[in-house]
Amino acid sequence: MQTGTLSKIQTRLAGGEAAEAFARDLLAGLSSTPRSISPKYFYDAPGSLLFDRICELPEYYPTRVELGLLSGHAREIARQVGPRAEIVEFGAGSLRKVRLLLDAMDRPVRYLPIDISGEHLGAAAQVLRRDYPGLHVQPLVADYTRHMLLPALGEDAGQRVGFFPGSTIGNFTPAEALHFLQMAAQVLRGGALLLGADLVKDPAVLHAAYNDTQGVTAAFNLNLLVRANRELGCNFDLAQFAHSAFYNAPLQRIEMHLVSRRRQQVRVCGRCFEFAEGETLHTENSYKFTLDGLQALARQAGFTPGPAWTDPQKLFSLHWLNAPT
Ligand code: AVI
Repeated sequence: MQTGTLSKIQTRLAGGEAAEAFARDLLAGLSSTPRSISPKYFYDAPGSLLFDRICELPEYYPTRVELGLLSGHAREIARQVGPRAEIVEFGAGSLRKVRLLLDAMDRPVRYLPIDISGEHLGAAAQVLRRDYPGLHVQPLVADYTRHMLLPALGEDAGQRVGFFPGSTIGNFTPAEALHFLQMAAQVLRGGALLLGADLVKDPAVLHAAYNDTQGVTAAFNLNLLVRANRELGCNFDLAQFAHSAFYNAPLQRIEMHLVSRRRQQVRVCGRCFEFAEGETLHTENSYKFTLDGLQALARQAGFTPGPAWTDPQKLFSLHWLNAPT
């Protein structure tokens, strides 16, 4: 199909560049072998709510354990951060996490959350401004995986500290993770990065975390098709796709797929795609790290690793990474 036709369809159905990019990526992903799509498309409003529910699930340990690490080591972390520091958060993530950091810090001066969604950012900024009157909250609408232009560090400020919790780094390909860390090392020059990374562990624990008994992760995965139907006018039959998540041990990653339950055809932006029974659309990788592996990756990007904190069961890790000067 001509790009012009495609763009007209998108404008009519959902409007805006975002829908156009989704259509383009979905068409490309369905045309490739094996079929795949970026996990970034999980996070429309209903998808973000489903992710919030995942974080509360008994089987999904990362959020709980990372919050425990942040509060349990708050003093040590605050010592690393130092006085009058500025926090740059990549993604307007969970306010709960940055609050733990801000609460422990000595007179934080500025908080710069960077996110592609202005709506999400605005709401988060409002709440923080109310609760931290001395803090300058300056949200930036940008895609932090592509470019980052930050305002200069204030003259009276301490160091600039990046914050990238949640093991979101695990959703990047290894090349993207390195690229992100290289960019972060540049924008955080003279400062540091506090990074959350999920750890390699018993595959049964990982399997349970991505195959919860309430089916919330399945709904989160299938929401991608709901979104495609709503925004792009596709006709995915939700009953004919199944959630699949498994640990790929050689590649140290959980893979999420949507599996076609039978042979079927789907219409996407005026094109017809055939799925064989059992054929999958690969929707997400969630890489797991060893402490040494993560530190080696950080070194490759120019950071000098400092302390790393883990829980007694070694489920999750928090890393202090010093940026180059
Ligand atoms: C956001 N990200 C780190 C989550 C993860 O664990 O990879 C997304 C997720 N996918 C399924 N459950 C949670």
